Amino acid sequence: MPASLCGTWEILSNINLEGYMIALGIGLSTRKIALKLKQRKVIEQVRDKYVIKTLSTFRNYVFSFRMDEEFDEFTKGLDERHCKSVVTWEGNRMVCIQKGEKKNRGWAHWIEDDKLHLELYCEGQTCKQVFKRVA
Ligand code: VLZ
Repeated sequence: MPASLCGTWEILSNINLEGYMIALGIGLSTRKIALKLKQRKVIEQVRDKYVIKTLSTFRNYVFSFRMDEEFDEFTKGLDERHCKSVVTWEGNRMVCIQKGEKKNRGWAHWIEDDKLHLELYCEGQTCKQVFKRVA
């Protein structure tokens, strides 16, 4: 299995979150707040179950899944959509495809130089985030 993504991570850089949020149809007032947030990512694994938490002072987004098993995702507090999602390993990348109303939607997490990387994409927009480990 690839280097463990598990732990607590704090955001260092955030490129094109605005474009990604616009692609998701997130409104201006939420976007303005979201752009200023210090996001934290907490990734946990118990046996075959993963939990990914995106935490901030404004809102939290938490969901859990098993690898290779499609699940119903509701993006509560984000764009509030229902997706059929599946997470798989592609080499050292944890890759999620989110099938639903928005085309070409998903994300990928991987470790590079001891940092947690995340690409979030939706309908031609890509947001790139890098996190440093804090625990
Ligand atoms: O990360 O989806 O770790 O699904 C919007 C921020 C985009 C709005 C962040 C502020 C989406 C609310 C992060 C903060 C909760 C995301 C995935 C991969 C987990």
